[in-house]
Amino acid sequence: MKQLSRREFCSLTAALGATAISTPHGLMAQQATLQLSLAIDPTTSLVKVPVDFMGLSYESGQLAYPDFFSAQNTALIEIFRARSPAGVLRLGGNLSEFTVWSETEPATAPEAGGLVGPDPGHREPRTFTITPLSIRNLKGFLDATGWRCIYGLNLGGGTVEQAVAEGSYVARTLGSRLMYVQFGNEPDLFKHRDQKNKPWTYEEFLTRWKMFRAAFHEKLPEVAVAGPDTATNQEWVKRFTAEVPKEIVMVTSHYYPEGPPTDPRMNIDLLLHPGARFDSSCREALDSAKAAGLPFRMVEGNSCYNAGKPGVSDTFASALWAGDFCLQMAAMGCAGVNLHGGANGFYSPIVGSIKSGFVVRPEFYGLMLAQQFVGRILHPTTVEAQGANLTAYAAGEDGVTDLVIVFNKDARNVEVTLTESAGGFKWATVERLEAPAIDSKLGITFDGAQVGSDGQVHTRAGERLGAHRGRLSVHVPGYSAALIRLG
Ligand code: BDP
Repeated sequence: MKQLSRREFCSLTAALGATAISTPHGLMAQQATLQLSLAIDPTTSLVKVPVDFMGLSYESGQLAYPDFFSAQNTALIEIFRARSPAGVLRLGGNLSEFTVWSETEPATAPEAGGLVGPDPGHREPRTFTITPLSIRNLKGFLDATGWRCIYGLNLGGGTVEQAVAEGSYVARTLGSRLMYVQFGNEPDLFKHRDQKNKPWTYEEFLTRWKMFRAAFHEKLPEVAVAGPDTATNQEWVKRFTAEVPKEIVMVTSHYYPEGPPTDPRMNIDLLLHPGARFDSSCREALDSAKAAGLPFRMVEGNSCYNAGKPGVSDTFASALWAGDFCLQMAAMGCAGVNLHGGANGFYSPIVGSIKSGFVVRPEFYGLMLAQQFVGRILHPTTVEAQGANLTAYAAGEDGVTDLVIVFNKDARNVEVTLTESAGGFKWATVERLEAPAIDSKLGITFDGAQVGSDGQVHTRAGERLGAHRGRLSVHVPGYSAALIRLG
């Protein structure tokens, strides 16, 4: 399989009398339409998107309330199933460093419907007790959703004996629903609890990690382990991957394109223009994994760290960002993506509780679009974007493209002419992801329909378009996405 890098050309051919108008959120909208072209090469396979590519990430602390991830939480199960029939639930986060394993159930049951996360990163000490009931219920939840689990154990604050006892119960109970365990969450941000916030060195982390790993080798040799689950330090990923490649089944790290939310530069415009943070986090981590011959999964991330930014993380911009980000990672050969969330976090794709019910946020719509490409072979695309902020992905089989998505992250309307190096197109249907504005929190639609409380969207059949001499022209309004099914 040939690995191609995506190329985006930026030469202006036709900007038709665009008039700028100010929008309430300060971004510029343009009224005219840019004529762009998108060439697809169906004869080359970039990558096959793994069936378990899509995932979500929750704080391990949520397990302290065993009714949340349980077979009884049918409302959440429905949404997870709609999200993906074979997804991956990653449990970890800052709060995994405050979990305690207890073989005995508490005398008084934890509050019904308790919610945890996402953690805003204030490092306030807490205790979340995880018991066998939490794990048995988690198994019921995973069986009901068809998902598997990445399980985070407490490296910084726990003991190796506790990790082995917990890991043993988790492995026995979850069986094949357990993908792998991880030791520690973001160790590159760990501070020594007793030494005035002194950061851990890489050597301190590796020594402790190896101690946990050795105990698992001895007591639980069948349990797969991944890591290092770091926040941002690519040097740690590189060194860890090079030093313990045989001890792990997958390389993992995190990615937040924005943060902290208090910084005014963290806005919608930045979210829609992935820059240096994307390269230093995602590309470098993938390169380190490839160098060691290991797969890479982005096991935790979202739009803005410290639990998200209102007006950015909970808007339509997060839908365009999330859909584009997942497909960009897939095209680069990433094994999967887990977006962090839970409770009522600003960036959480699914919010709510057992008591109030669950609803999806704008970001869910973007993930839903990316899901369409799961299990499919991606073909290289070349966009002549004329400087517009536009991305496109194509999938198909046997030299034929049958699915294309265009993310127009630009304020300007575009008309994209699709061409294929072999054959050509006869017709297409187009389903659009739209919102009243890029900063809308409500009113997001896919093919005119909204996602229901069961996570499903009941669309019409899309708009039908005819091709002209094997080419198709598709209008994609500013700040929208178009899913194009080709015939
Ligand atoms: C990550 C943590 C997670 C937090 C998230 C955030 O692993 O627990 O909730 O950042 O700050 O660093 O939003």
